Amino acid sequence: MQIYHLPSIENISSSVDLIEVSGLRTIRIQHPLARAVISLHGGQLLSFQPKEKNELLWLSSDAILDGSTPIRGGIPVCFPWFGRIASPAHGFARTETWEVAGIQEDESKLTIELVLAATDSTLSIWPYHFEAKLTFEIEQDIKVRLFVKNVDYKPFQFSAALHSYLNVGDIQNFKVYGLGSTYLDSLANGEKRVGKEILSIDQAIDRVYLQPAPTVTIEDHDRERVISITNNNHNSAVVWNPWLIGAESTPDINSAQFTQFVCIESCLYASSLEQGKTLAPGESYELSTKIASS
Ligand code: TA6
Repeated sequence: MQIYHLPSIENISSSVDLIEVSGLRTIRIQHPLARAVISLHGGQLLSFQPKEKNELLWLSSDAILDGSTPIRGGIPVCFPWFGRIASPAHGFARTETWEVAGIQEDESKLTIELVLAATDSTLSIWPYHFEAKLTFEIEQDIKVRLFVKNVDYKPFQFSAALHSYLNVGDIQNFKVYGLGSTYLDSLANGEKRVGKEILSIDQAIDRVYLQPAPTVTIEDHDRERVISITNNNHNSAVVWNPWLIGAESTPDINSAQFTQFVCIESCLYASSLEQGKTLAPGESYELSTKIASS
C-alpha cells in the first residue's frame, strides 16, 4: 500500500502529518532517521522503515481498514488480555480509537504518545477504569511502550502483548535465536514442550516461549539482514505464523503472502483472566518492545 504517497489532511510539524487511510485517521512520520505510520484505530503502528533500510513491519495487503475489525499487520496492541481467554480476542485496545497526547521531536528522535481510557463501551466488556498510554520512540530503530495504570478503586488483573508482525524475505529461509527451548504449544491445547534452541519454521506455529533471552534475533537470509527484538517486562515471547492452510481460512491474509511475515510478540501472558498480572488501585505497569535491523 502506498501510504507514504497519500495526501496530507493536516500538517502537524515538519516531520508529522495526519492522513486518512481508507477513512482511518492515521499519523504519518517522515523524519530524517525513519518513516512510520500509526493508526489511531487500535493505536497501531502500521509501518516502520529506517532510512535507507527495508520496511521492518508487515501489513497485509488484504487488511480491513474500515474500523470494523483489528488491522492485520504492524503492531496490534493486545489489552486488557492476550489471546482468546475472553471476548473479544486479544481484548479491545486494538479496536478502540486512541487519542494523540503528545509529539516531541528533534533531529535525533521523534516521540509520539497516544492515550486510551475507559469508556462506556470498554466498561461493558471489562468493568475497570484504567489509563493506557502508548509511546512510540522513533530513531533508526523503533521502541513501543505500553503503559497501563489502574485508576479504579478496586484491583484488576490483565495480560497484554505487542503483537508485532515482522516483514521477512521468506519465513522458510530464516532462523530465530534467543527464544529458549521451553514453550506452550497453542496448536496442542497449550501443552508444555521443549524444542530446539534455534528455531527454523516449516509449518504452522503458535507458541508461547516461556524463557526468552532479553533480545531475540532473526537472521533474515533473503533480505541479508538481522532483525533484533528487545522486550522488557514481558514474561514470554509469542511466535505465530498460520502457514498456507491457516492463511487460506483467514480472510484478511492473502494466502500467497504467508511466507512474508512472522509474529514475534512481547507478551505478558496469562492462561486466564484471573491468572493475569494484578494491579492495585494507583499501580502501573509498562510492557515494551524495541525492533531494530542491521
Ligand atoms: O499471538 C498468536 C495468536 O494469538 C494466534 O493464536 C493467532 O490466532 C493470532 O494471534 C492472530 O489472532 P487474531 O485474533 O488477530 O486473528
